[in-house]
Order: sequence, then C-alpha cells, then structure tokens
Amino acid sequence: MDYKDFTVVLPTLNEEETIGIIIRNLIKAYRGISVIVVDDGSKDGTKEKVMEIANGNRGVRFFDRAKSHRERGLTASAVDGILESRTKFVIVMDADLQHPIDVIKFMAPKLEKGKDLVVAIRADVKGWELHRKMISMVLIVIGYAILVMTGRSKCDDIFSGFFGVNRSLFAKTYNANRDRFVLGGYKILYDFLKCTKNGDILVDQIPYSFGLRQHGTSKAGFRQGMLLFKSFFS
Ligand SMILES: Nc1nc2c(ncn2[C@@H]2O[C@H](COP(=O)(O)OP(=O)(O)OP(=O)(O)O)[C@@H](O)[C@H]2O)c(=O)[nH]1
Ligand SMILES: [Mg+2]
Repeated sequence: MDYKDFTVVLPTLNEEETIGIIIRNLIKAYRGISVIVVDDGSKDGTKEKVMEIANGNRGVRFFDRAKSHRERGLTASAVDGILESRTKFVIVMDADLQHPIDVIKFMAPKLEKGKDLVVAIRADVKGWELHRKMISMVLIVIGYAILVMTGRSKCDDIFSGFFGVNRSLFAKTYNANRDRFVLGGYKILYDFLKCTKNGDILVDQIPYSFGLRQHGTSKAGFRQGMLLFKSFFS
C-alpha cells in the first residue's frame, strides 16, 4: 500500500529523545507518507533532529509555532498541523513513542474506505497510578454523558490523542466551530466529537495497548485537566 494520501501530525515540546526515532520509523514503515512536526518552541534539540531528516526528505516538515503569535498548546498545534497538511487524510499522534505506529496500518484502510474518523482506543492502560486512573474515569463519565445527552458523535476513548481523520471534514468542522476548540488544552478529539452530530460522520476505532512514557518528560498536568472542563462546557 502507498501512503501518499496520508500526513502524520506530531505536536512536540522538548522531545529530542524520541522525535528522530518516530519519524524514521514512520517513513521506513509507510512508503510515501508525509510528516509535519508542529513545535511550540522546544528548548532542546528537537528542531535540529527534525531538520536533519527533513533536509534529505521532502515529505518531512518542521512547523515552528514559536515564530508565530498563535496561542501555545497541544490542541492548537494539532489543529495547525491538520490545516497545514495537504493530503486527504491526517493522523494525529504523540511524539513520545506512547502511540505505536503499527496502528496506522489498520487505520489507513478504514479511512480510505470512507470512515471519517478512526480513533486508536487505549484498550489497556498500563502503569498509571490509582489516582490518575480514578480522575480519568470521572472525567470520562462526565465527558461521555455530555456527548450522549447532546446527541454528539462518540467512541470508546473520547480523550484519545491518537486518531486519523478526513482532512477536509476536520477543516470544515473546525472553521464552523472555532470558539469551541480549547486551543491550550489536550483534548482535540473531544472538541471535534462534540462539534459533530451523532450519525452525521462515520466513526470507527482500533484498540491498542498504551504504556507509560519511557523517554523525556510529561507535559500533562493540572492546567490541562482544568482546560478539559472548558472543553466540556464550550
Ligand atoms: N506543540 C506542542 N506539543 C505539546 C504541547 N504539550 C505537549 N505536547 C506534545 O504532545 C504530546 C503529548 O504530550 P505528553 O506530555 O506526552 O502528554 P500525555 O501523553 O498525556 O502524558 P504522559 O502519559 O505523562 O506522557 C507529546 O508529543 C508532547 O511533546 C504543547 O503545548 N505544544
Ligand atoms: Mg505522553
């Protein structure tokens, strides 16, 4: 299979330990695939690692958000990456190797066959402490209830950061609902789901096993948790 219709969007903030590995793995495994790294001003060697690969490969781009006046954030970066990409389909995933690239080979055919959104769902989350599991469960219940009560699209992992989407559908949805996307937050998938009516888009999902971050440091924290409440109610 050829992946020329696919772009992988990788938001980064100080991921020098993993960014080179993931890009190399992607272009080796998926012939013709494009990659956009959307960076919010990393202070480590992330940019250098990406440029090293981009210089010999036209399909790899570094999008430097630090040079813009845009609001910083994971959702803001993923949105920029999706809008900047020029392929029919886009896959958004983390750059810290927590999202296994193998899932893409199951995601891509589903998108090509007409699914609008294919979500990689964390079937089994290994290593989280009890308090993180409990907070996550409460947030999932609230988030899911809101989607059901308001008749919105849903899937079994509404806060996944790993999904593939039809680019023009995403762009249309985002442009019609700009104020409802919480750009500084972490939950772009949730923002997208709540902006689409149940039954209007074709959603599919692929389970995978999610483990703890092995390299670099986590950027998720209290602020992102609070911003999720903004996502619920905007
Ligand atoms: N551009 C950009 N990328 C970000 C920002 N915050 C996080 N990221 C990237 O988004 C991805 C997810 O961030 P993580 O810190 O791994 O969050 P997480 O996976 O929820 O948390 P852990 O399980 O602790 O790793 C990584 O590739 C980060 O480098 C941001 O503000 N801007
Ligand atoms: Mg992570």
